[in-house]
Amino acid sequence: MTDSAIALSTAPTQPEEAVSTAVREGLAAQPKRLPPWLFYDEAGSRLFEQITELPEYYLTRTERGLLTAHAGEMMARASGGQRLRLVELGAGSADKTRLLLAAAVKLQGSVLYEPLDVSSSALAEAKARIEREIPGVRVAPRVMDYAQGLDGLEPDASGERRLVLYIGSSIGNFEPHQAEQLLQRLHAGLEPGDGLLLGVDLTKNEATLLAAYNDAAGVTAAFNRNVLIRLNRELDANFDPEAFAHRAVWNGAESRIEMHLESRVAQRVRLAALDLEVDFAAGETIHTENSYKYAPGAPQAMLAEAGFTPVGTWTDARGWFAVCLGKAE
Ligand code: AVI
Repeated sequence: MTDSAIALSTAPTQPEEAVSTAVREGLAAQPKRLPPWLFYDEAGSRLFEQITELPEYYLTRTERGLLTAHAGEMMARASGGQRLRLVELGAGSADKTRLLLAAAVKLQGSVLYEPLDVSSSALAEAKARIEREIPGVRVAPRVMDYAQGLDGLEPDASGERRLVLYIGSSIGNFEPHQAEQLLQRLHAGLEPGDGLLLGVDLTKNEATLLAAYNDAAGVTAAFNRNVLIRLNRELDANFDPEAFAHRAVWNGAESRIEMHLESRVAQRVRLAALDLEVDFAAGETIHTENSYKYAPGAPQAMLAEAGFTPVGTWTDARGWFAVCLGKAE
């Protein structure tokens, strides 16, 4: 996956048991639900990559624009005159990060980059590509789940400041209280002077939001339905993916886009590996994802609540996306 910090990181290493437990619980719940990390099997990660290139999916393009324009300033402000090392959460193959790495190399000649991800293959690819393409970057990948914090990272004896990158707006796939907890855990793993660079999607007009999650080419629909294909394969289920419609709705009260799969007909689905049968009424939905959109100013407040001092915010001219820098004190 080229986009960083994907919501899959909320699922440790996705062992079979985690899948079984999440599916059993989610399909027994009322209303039915499945966790968004289930999207990111190999096919789902590929579909997500395609989503990031869709004309309607403004997020990746807008954030990339901000990094292109301001990476130098972001690095300078994070460094405060000291050497930086960059840690990226859920790095995947670290596409947009290259802009930040190049800026760090320009600022200080070389940089250590520690991408964290649950996928060792994505990390290995990222290491080979980045070391080949950006001279001056040394990549030290770590296979780990950052959702519990930065405990797996070795203490930094180099005297360099750590700048944690959490870009891509994956913070939006957490419930707000979980997002806050995650930021607090990150803060607890950092030293004074270290920083966090956070990419956050902001509230905007409903039509733009809906289009981004309901694209004309149907890629997001395929991404949503892919979770059923995954359950067919991994849990020996017999979902007919086409018997479920993709629904993306704006929930203004909660400030989030919701994705659902809506059963087109009354049907019974068998998941043989769980020895489970699940009935769906016509029109019944499985809630598969929330993507929270934050009001202007809210990301900085969230950083402050977790103990960071907000020291920089970069937004595009339309005010659609924010990249915020917080410093640990
Ligand atoms: C990974 N995450 C930030 C995406 C989002 O926009 O919430 C996942 C996604 N879901 C549908 N399209 C993209």
